[in-house]
Amino acid sequence: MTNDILTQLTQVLQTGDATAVSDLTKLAIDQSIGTKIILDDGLIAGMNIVGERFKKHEIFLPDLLFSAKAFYAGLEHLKPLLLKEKIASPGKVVIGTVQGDQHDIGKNLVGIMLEGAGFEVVDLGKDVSPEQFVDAAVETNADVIGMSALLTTTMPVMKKVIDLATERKIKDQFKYIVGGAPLSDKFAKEIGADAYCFDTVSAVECVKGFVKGK
Ligand code: B1M
Repeated sequence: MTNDILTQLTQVLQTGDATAVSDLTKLAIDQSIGTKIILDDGLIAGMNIVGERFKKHEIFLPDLLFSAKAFYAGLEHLKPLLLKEKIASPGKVVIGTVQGDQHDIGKNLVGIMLEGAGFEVVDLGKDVSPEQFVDAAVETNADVIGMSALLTTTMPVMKKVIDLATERKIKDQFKYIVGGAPLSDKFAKEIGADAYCFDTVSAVECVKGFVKGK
């Protein structure tokens, strides 16, 4: 039964049917399938298939957009549950998708999971400039700056953020985490970030570690 619902969820997500994704997500919750399982094995799994099909030119940009909207229709139901599993862990994270990049699904998930872990999250949205990142971190007295990029062409903006903080002689006031499918540990080291986070779980672990160490 669990697998049936999750398989259907990945399928309707691929068709971009937001109503069906919303209904199936609610059904999965009603059936007591774990929140994280619905997220990972339903919504994210479906989105990964969409990505593969896009890569093979089996589907096109409008299809991606419909699937992304459908993803949010499901996520809407999961968000309060993710937040409910809150564990107190004080610290503030400024998060955003870097300039030139419109991909915000992964960043939003990381933000939700950080909030779920008890952190205060200042979400700057997408297409965020280096100045916006650094200014917001200063204004909010953040502990961590979290940057997301899904395009190889926007990855270099992450270095610009760290360079700007260095120029202003405030680099060490913050820790820097970076995430997104095209990134790697090597890239994070090269640009001077403190950590590359593969997924939401590693992002939460990293931030917890940094805040504890302060
Ligand atoms: Co685009 N897109 N897209 N896209 N898109 C990709 C990224 C791509 C890999 C597709 C492909 O070719 N297979 C490709 C990038 C190629 C590259 O540069 N290497 C691509 C392209 C080319 C483009 C356009 C250029 C297409 C065009 O116009 N010709 C264009 C660019 C627009 C722009 O940004 N300027 C474009 C547009 C779009 C849409 C707007 C249609 C839509 C985004 C909608 C939105 O986000 N609101 C979209 C989508 C949906 C995708 C795919 C299919 C899915 C991305 C996604 O949301 N995944 C994607 C293919 C793929 O990745 N399979 C693709 C689900 C999400 C949960 O995973 O974002 O990886 P992800 O996040 C993960 C981890 O990476 C990590 O945790 C998350 C949870 O596990 N993580 C972090 C992410 N950020 C983190 C931050 C952290 C820590 C961890 O700390 C701060």
